[in-house]
Amino acid sequence: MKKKWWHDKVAYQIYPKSFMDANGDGIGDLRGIISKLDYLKDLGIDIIWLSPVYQSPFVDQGYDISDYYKIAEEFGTMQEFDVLLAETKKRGMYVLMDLVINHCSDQHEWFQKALQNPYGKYAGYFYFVKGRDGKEPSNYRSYFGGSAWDPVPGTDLYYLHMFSKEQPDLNWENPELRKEIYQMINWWMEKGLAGFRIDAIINIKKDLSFPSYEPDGLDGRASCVKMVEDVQGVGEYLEDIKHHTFDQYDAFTVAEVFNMKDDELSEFIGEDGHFSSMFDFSAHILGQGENGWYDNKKPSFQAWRDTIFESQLELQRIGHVANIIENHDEPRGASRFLPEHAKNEAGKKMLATTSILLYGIPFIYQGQEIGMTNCRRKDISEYDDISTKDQYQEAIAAGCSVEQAMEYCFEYSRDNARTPMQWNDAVGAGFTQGKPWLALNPNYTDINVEEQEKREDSVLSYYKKLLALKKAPEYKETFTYGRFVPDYQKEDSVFAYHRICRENGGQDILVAANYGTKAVTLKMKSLSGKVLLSNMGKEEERGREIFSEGTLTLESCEAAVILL
Ligand code: TEU
Ligand code: CA
Repeated sequence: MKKKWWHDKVAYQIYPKSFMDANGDGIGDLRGIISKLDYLKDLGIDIIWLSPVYQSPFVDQGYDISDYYKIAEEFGTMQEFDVLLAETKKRGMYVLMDLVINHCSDQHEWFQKALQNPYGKYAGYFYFVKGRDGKEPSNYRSYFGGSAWDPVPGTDLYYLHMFSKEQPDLNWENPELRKEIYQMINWWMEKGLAGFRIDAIINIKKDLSFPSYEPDGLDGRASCVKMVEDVQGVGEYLEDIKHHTFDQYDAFTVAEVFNMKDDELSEFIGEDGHFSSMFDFSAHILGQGENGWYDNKKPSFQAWRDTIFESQLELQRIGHVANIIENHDEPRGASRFLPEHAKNEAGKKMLATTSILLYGIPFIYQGQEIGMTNCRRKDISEYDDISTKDQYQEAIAAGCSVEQAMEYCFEYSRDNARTPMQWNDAVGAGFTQGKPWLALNPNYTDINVEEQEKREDSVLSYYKKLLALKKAPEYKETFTYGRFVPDYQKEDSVFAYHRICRENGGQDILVAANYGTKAVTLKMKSLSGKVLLSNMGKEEERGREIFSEGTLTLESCEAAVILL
């Protein structure tokens, strides 16, 4: 594998609206982010991914862009953005922006002009399609519920939106549109970005005949994803984008890809693939219901572990994957992946250990490093997220009680990860002097940065040690390029793997954790090893306790990183 500048880096996702509010209006902003750069540097972060900060009506929290060249007023000014870039550079850090180009906002000038002249130039930037028999062109359900088609007023046309009706899909068949997007990407790259996280990109290829599919829900519609899964040829667009933009800057691109075809992996992230990297969502789609959250199945520990292992084994042969526990679309990992008995600091450290040392580039989501958790609400009106509201309705329509539907929101809502960052235990959690745009998780009095910074055994202190270990000169090569080799898979509660690096003198590092309720004893290939990191006390001391005549004993919720 050709070595790239970003292979050994650690990335951090900022959800700007909820990270840090500098002016007291309750909304996180750029100045807030700038004020926390030292915090991120100290944590061990190299690359920052900003969820969208462009001008937007925020129907989908900024994933509906109304001007690609402007910073949202709520977040600040372009000048402040330039300061942010300069300040990250000063600290040897990199910035990725979010590239949302499958759709824009219905408030974007292009769409407004298209509505004014539904047969003119700008209508060609979108999918304006004639209805069939006075109805929508096809029976697609959008990702956020309801039809994926809405009428173009005063015509017999409909426009396509795979997400909300305020997010019209852009027409990638149109070379003029593509040119506009490439110019925009290059304009941002010229400013000094390191690259982009690329949103929902698989959706840009459409089957222009827009076939209807067998209905798959109570509403008589079929998920629009059926068409995405069927249609061929997205790769041509992806190559075209890369050629006209990223390639010219040695950019780092990490794509959000769902529903890729099985054999396309190497085209996507192999050597000279469309992207530098893409997120591994295998553990996140596991157990996903056909019909929505009410239909999800909770995977067992073994299924979860084995899914990650399978994915690692496949991906490491092909490219450098991006690993996450959570993001702004997913519930908090500590609430989701830890068994009940492990929902504590030891458990959170264990989850961090087994996840961050996997093959690939770790993306930490804001608050993960202090072990933030899902947030219970009393009523659906307390949620802001468009997808949560839809999923709640879906559950009710399927016959669930209000209590049940609320329980699904507690488990799966995107707002679980979007509550404001918990900086301290003051009113406003140190996030804002005003009223937060989305209510805080009340546990900020217990779980917050300030408290954890004071404590050597906190989750935050552990993350710092973990990231420092990943980058330590003696082990860096192994954690970056070392082969992933699963171990002890027959043990029901153990999550263990080696990272073995031929280029680093055959260095063999075992990452082992016990997710079970009882201690386990594992046979080792060597007599003992050197504990590089432990979530249960001082490494040297712990090393003397856990090895005995070629065995390794791990307590419940114990994780250890061992040089063999
Ligand atoms: O998500 C794309 C995506 O596929 C979503 O449907 C995702 O599965 C969903 O959020 C789960 O509830 C991206 C962004 O990450 C998301 O925040 C945006 O809402 C979406 O694109 C539209 O831009
Ligand atoms: Ca603000």
